[in-house]
Formats: sequence, C-alpha cells, structure tokens
Amino acid sequence: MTDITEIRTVLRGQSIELPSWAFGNSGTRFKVFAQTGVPRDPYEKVSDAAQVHRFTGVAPTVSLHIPWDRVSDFTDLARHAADEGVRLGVVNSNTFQDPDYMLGSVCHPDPAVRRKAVDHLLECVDIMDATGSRDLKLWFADGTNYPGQDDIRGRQDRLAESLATVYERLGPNQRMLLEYKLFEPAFYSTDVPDWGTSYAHCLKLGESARVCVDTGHHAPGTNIEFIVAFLLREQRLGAFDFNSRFYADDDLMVGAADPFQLFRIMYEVVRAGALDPSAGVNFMLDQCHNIEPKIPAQIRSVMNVQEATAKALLVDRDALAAAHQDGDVLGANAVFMDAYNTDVRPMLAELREQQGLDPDPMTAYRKSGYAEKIVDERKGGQQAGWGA
Ligand code: RM4
Ligand code: MN
Repeated sequence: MTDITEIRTVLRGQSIELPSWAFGNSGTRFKVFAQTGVPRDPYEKVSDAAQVHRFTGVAPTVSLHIPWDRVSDFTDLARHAADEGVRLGVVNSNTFQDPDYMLGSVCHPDPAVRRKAVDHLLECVDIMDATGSRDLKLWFADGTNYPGQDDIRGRQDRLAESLATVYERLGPNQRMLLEYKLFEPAFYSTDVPDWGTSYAHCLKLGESARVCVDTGHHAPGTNIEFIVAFLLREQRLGAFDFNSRFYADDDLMVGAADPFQLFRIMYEVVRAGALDPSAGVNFMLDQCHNIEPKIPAQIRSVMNVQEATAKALLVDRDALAAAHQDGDVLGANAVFMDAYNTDVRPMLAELREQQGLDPDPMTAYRKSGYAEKIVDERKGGQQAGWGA
C-alpha cells in the first residue's frame, strides 16, 4: 500500500489495548520499587489508561486481570470506563498465585485443584458477560521443574479436558485466547510452551479458540513473524501480547529492544489484512514498567506500535511482488528496508493534528499536569501491584 490517504485512514482506525496491570507497581523477583501516584484500585487504573487514549487516540480499551481487578460490580466499572472515554477489553485469568497451584492449575494431578482452576476460569466468563468483553485470555504457569516429576502426556490430557469445559461455557460471541510461554515459572517442561501446542489445542476446541502470541515468550532468535504469518493464514491468531525482551520474559516496552522485529511482525499483519477488526486480532500490550513512569511508558509503547505499523503499511507491495517474480533477492530486500528506514514520525504527527490531538503525545501528557494531580490525590490506601 503506498497510497498515503489510505494509509492514514488505516492508521486512524488502529486500536491498541492496554493492560491494567501496567499502571500498578511491578518489579522483578528481587524488588518492587513503589512509585508515587500509582492507582489504588481498578477504577484508578482505568482512569490512567484513559489518559493514554486521550493523548494517542488509538488505545480505546483496557484489559482486566482477575483477581487483581476484582470489583463488586463489573457493570459499574464498565460504566466508569465509558465515562472516561474507554471500554473494558479482554479478561485475563490468573491461575498462578494461589498456594494450591504450586504443582500447576488446570494440569495439576489433583482433580480438586483442577476443578478450582476451572471454576476460576468460568467465573472469568461470568465477568465477561457483565463487562461485555469478547475475549478470555488464558496463560498457564503449569509445568514441571524436574524430569520425571509428573506425567508430561497426562498433563496434556488434563489440560485438554479443562479447556473443553471452559470452552463449552463461552457465549456465541465470546472467544478463548490460549497464550504460550517457553519457560518460567516452570523450568524443565511447560504445558503450553509454544504456538504449536496452543494451536493444536485450539484446533480441537473449535473456531472460538485462538492463539495469543506474546512477543516475549520465545527462545532467542525465534522468527516470530513466521509464526504470525502461519497463524493468520489459518485464521487462528487471536491476539498479541506486545512487549520486548533482551533475554527472557522481560516485559519491556514494545519496540524498545528490537523495532525492526516489530516492523517485520506488523508487515505480516498488514500482508494478511489483519489490521481490519474483522480479522479478529486483538493488539494488546502486556508490559510492566518497573523503573520508568507508567503512563508515559504506555504512551511511548503505543507510539512504537503505531510507527511500526506505519512503516509496514509503507512497504511497496507491488514492487515487492515484482521483485519476487524476478527472483530479485536484493531488490526485494531493498523495497522492504526502504519502508523500514522511512521516518514516519512527521506523518503520524500530522495525523494526530488532523484528529484534533497534540502532535507530540509525550510532551502533551507531561504538560497536562495529570502526573502531578495523581501524586497529590492518591494519598493513603493500598497501591495496586501484582502481589508477587
Ligand atoms: C504472563 C503472561 C500473561 C500475563 C501475566 C501477568 O507471563 O504474559 O499474559 O497476564 O504474565
Ligand atoms: Mn502475556
């Protein structure tokens, strides 16, 4: 696509979902450094997320994490989101922080623990009914640390059975997103370690089960854009959890470690026409801001995704196809790199101005006084955190 007006229209329609947990305190297993002005409850997290949308115009939904974001009335939380100009998005489940889950959750050898995990997932679907959310995101910390610790194949059976129970409960417009992760917290074997395992379970479950690709959950050197291309071709890519990594599951700002990789991923998305909402791909951030201020870090991340998307849209697909036909290896690569090396920031700044936004979201946020206001207002109470 090289028609600039068309590119602008696509960029204007882009939608990036924010994780509620990015606004709370987080850290490593060594230390959580508390910041000032951090939300004390899910309402304040939603308000902070709304600031990111206010300054970027492309982040209209917020992902919830249960139980971190449990409230007594989810329809009221949805109303609060609407008042702030955003909507509640994916419901992320949590089957990894209860003492019962030491040896796993849906794959646990004890049927009582599996039942407890499945009940939690069913409760998440109840919450989706109340919030109007389409997607249930499943990430399982399940796995083993030592060879022989449990029956690898038996755990797959338990996983399949648990997933089927939850799948049955989904409403007609609801979906299940199965996320995979290579390792951690389990170090020897993980029950959903890769896209192939997730894909195979989704295929068995049915059309409403899709794979979630968290960009930080692969071995170093993995060609993530291949996975994306494959899953899109099979119409089984349900969502991204965007973040970037240098070493493991670093959860750093997307596009910070490797903006070229993000461009390559977004090119496959564009190539498949999957920016269109009808493709059913949810573009989410899954990040933690341990040492940097959280709201600006989310704004920066949204901008990084926008920039990678704009560059991907700029790839001259006709020229690329012609080079492919001619077997012109260097020519094809040059077409690709030309797009990547284009400075799209002026175009995005202009686009924001056309939408009545400040061309520079980072500065506009800084000048807005919101950061000072929350430090002032949010005194007392318990700061939100991931409770690790
Ligand atoms: C996991 C995974 C999930 C996220 C949790 C907090 O590693 O990425 O998506 O919900 O972390
Ligand atoms: Mn994730």
